[in-house]
Amino acid sequence: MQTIDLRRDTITIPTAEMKDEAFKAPLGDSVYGEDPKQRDLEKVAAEKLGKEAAIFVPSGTQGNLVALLTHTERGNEIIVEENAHIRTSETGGASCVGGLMIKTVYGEDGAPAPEGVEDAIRKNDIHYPRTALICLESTHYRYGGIVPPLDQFKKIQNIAVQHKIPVHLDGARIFNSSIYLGVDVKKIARYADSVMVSLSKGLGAPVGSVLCGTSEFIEKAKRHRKMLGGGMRQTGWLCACGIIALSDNNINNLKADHENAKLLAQGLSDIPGFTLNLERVHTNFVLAQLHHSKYNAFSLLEILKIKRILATQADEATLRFVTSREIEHNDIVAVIDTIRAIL
Ligand code: TLP
Repeated sequence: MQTIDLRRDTITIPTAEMKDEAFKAPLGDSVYGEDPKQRDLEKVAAEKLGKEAAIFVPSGTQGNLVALLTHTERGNEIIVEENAHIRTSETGGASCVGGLMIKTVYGEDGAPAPEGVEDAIRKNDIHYPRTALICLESTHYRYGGIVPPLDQFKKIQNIAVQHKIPVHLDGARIFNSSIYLGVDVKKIARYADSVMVSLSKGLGAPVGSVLCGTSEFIEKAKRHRKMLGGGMRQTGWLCACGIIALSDNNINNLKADHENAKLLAQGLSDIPGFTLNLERVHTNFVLAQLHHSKYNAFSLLEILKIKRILATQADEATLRFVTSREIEHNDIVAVIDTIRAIL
């Protein structure tokens, strides 16, 4: 039996078409702005997201950090949802590199609660740091790929405009959100001034993300990307894959990942010991709480590993499964059957 890897959607391997296009790609030095495919990818990304311009960056973490540096100055404060990836999983880059304070606001549905955001904005007082940015995330990683409702984003944007504070969206999986909501991705991106999108997760490119915003913002961002070591050279190989990642066909394939996640969630919820909130399985993540007399999340994961099924732990009692194009319907059935047999 082959390993069934449900740890992350970053395990996706480039398609044959991507590999083919990568080898055919014309190359140039992208630090001089001379890589044709990087220029093409940046144009495609900006158009898709409904923004004026975009830049290609090596990772989502760098894309978010470039955005923070571009929107803010050292000593400013940024507002993020309490469990936002920018705060929990980016090695403290906002504080360490950006010199930023982080103000957290809780939000039930993945978006920081608008009233909390309003309260968190600093008054103009010499004792306080200046609130320089509000960050959003869609899909929300820590809450299991849920998609915050757009009316929350709208309310937050209204507050931001009123206070003249820009909004950055960590849209690592924004195309999963657009499929869940059944709206064009532009209709999500419009609530933010800048958006980071990952090409290397469910979309299958081997490396890279894009950061999108106004032309002026992106010009400024280029300097920060260079400072962080993101000035790459013959990027055409990677960007050729990125262009295919952003094609409509490729994006539509994410639907199968969502269906597999639903199937898995349904199957697990029928096994005694598991508690799942099926209504919160929006995209390609499944969070399953285990309360069993013999196994906890950790020991079950260890046994699954021996049986060549890989997943991760979201917290002490919760297993996290992430579907991707590497996973097929039959794999999901096999996972459910195996777990049922163990428990
Ligand atoms: N998330 C990682 C985890 O940190 C391990 C993953 O494997 O999915 N924003 C969001 C919402 C993310 O989920 C991630 C990756 C990033 C940003 C950072 O992207 P990368 O991994 O490209 O730096």
